[in-house]
Amino acid sequence: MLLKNANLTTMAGPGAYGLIEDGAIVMDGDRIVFAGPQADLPAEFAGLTAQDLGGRLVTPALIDCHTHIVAGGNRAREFEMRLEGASYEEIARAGGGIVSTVKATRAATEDELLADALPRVDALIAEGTGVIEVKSGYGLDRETELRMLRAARRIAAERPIRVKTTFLGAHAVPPEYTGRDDVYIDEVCIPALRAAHAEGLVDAVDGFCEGIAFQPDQIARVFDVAKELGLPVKLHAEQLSNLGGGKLAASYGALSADHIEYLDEDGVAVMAEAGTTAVILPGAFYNLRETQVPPIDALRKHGVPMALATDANPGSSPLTSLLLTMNMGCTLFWMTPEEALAGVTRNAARALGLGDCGTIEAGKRADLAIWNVEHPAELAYRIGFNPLHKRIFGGRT
Ligand code: DI6
Ligand code: FE
Repeated sequence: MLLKNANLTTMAGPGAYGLIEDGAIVMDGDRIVFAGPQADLPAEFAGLTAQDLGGRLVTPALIDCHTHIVAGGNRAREFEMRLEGASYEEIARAGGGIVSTVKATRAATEDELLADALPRVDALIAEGTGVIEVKSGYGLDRETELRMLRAARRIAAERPIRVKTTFLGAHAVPPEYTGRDDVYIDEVCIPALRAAHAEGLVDAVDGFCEGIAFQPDQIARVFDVAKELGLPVKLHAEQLSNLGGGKLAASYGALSADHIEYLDEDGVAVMAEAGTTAVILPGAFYNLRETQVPPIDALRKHGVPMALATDANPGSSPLTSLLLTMNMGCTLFWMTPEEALAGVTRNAARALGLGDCGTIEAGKRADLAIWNVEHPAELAYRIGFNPLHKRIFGGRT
């Protein structure tokens, strides 16, 4: 298939956005075999029937590299409580917060978890998303953690989208282990990780390193097992305080350290050295009315790649729009529209360890988003408007 008369936002190569005006793309099966100026189209492709895009903008399909989109119930009541003055941490310590989603998730069947998640996935697909990451972490017992991961994997059978699954057993201490968090890590979290891996359900391992969750030494025990199993790691780090999570993640060669509002420049430098991507999550910052902005300037200075994601979850970030996430990255964190787009394409692929997507280049997957916009900055600029014309997934419309 040949796409012509397109403005290619390749997010690869030189110049802003890797922009190629009057471009063409040739796809063979699920791969891009040519992407470049129409004038350079190799003669062998000239005879293909072409789809004229009328000058529309084409970007790589978007990638949401951090979601908790499989979860039971919702926390609208907690939203009300926070509006009445309770803080996120107070609610968590009073047995609400993550633990209330754990109750709802344990009570849900695999089919129910899947059915609940699909409309949220559809919202992401409608904005041109081609890959989502989905975390466990609302089961906090072996059976429910595995059930969440099975439901997450089934999304890819129900919808044209790729799913990467992340084991997040070290997300919170379940009520039955209150005050025995080390026992939880050793007796539940690590055995559940081994079981999930044995069933082929795990692409990466994550943890929540925070006062209301786990300490660095506890996360390290989980990461040691990940390493033994050959699984890459990522970490919820420095969201509400600085416990040195960024450094810990980097010391394990983590794919990403996520949130990082409280990360200091030392931590940034260590991440840069390790090649760890920073995943910026403005939805949680916005929804929790946080005031500590992530160290964007330091990340730029040290050349740490920045990804952007929804953090879609029922508590801190009930957000299922990557376009709005891009806008928030710019408006709340002063990211540029180009950084925002790189954050949901090229750098999001990096944060997932994916080498086959996130840019428009020969050899990459033919996962594309075609937009009714003239310039890529429009994608981050509008608020609550979806200019998607068409999504191409694996070479198919
Ligand atoms: N940080 C987050 O933003 C989510 N998990 C985490 O570790 C929030 C989870 C929730 O509030 O349900
Ligand atoms: Fe999260």
